[in-house]
Amino acid sequence: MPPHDGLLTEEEAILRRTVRDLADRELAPRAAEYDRQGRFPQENIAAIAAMGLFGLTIDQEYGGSGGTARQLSIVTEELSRGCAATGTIYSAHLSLCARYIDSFGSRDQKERYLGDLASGRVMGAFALTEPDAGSDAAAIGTTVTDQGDDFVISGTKTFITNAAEAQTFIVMATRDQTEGSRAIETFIVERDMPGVSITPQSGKLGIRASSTCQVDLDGVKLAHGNRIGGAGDGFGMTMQVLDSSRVTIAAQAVGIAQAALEETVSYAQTRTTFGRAISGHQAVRWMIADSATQVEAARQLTYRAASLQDAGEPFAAAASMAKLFASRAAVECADRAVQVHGGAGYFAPATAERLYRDAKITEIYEGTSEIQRLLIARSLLTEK
Ligand code: COS
Repeated sequence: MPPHDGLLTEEEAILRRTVRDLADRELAPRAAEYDRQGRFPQENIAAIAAMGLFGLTIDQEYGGSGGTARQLSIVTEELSRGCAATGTIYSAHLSLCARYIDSFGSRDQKERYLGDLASGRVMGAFALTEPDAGSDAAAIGTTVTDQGDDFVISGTKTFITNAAEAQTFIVMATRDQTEGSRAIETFIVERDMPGVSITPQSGKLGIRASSTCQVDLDGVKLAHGNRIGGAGDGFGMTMQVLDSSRVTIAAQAVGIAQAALEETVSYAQTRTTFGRAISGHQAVRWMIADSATQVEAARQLTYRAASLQDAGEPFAAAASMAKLFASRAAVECADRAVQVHGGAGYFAPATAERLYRDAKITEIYEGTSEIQRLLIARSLLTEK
């Protein structure tokens, strides 16, 4: 039993074991091939849907399981340990798209969208980033105009996870770009609405089995019932969803770091140099010790942020700390895994090679490490 099980309740430990078994049995064996082909891992998605995990945190009234942030962290970590790209798909679907509707949608929106998202029949995506607005989220230029009966949305979104497969998109737009965050509104856009076009973006470093696309919105007409919240509510809601989703990305990073640690330990005990297993060399032992310590610290920060969230306490700074630390841990643990493998870790389909490429995105998406530092510092300063 891994030592971190001591942090979990019995119910959480059972959940961890169940998802770990799924990842070991189904996700990990297929990860290299899905990565090589850059193909959406349909079999993984079907297996996750069959277990009911796509609805994990969605309200039970709308077809979900009403689970906690801690449970979401556990599931995301275990899925990502088996296949990081599957972890990405899962978290964008549940922790960005479905959570937005679950947290802020009207009863009608929840009834219309959450059942299909919870079952996994429909994939979800979250479209905030634009070619000229990433870290500065208030600078988005996608416009919305109120034309009486309809809202009309035009603009371009980029790097949108799941967009090739998703049916339900959360889209942020501005009524007036000069007004910054106050003018931002959020909408539910469906893939088959006239004016929506999706262009896959290829050449990604890692998480290649997840899709990443440009989404063009050309005069997309939406009924008033497709706006989430009121005029000008969009930015605050989006920031809150990102706060909680950063805990999920921290969990993904812990999963990648854990997988890298396991690869390091296993290879170090089989590879020999100078007449002994390399795990006998002090240099390698230090690497194993550093990775193990980082994994545990990252996991505890992640659980702490999730526990605060579950307790209804302020958790945004804790989420940023968890993401900042865990994403660095993932990058450094994957780097050590490659280093311990030597040349054998530099070529596909070595798991260490894939983890090295997959880890990097956790320092970038849902707020770069620089943005996380800015938010952590802001939480301590009186002048924001
Ligand atoms: N929860 C609730 N409300 C929040 C909030 C939060 N976490 N953060 C900001 N707000 C509110 C503020 O209270 C403020 O409201 P008022 O206008 O009523 O005072 C408003 O939103 C604007 O906040 P702020 O002035 O902090 O906005 P900034 O433009 O300075 O925001 C950051 C800067 C860095 C916080 C924001 O742009 C950000 O998070 N960037 C990263 C975006 C990101 O993660 N992109 C990845 C896309 S998804 S892959």
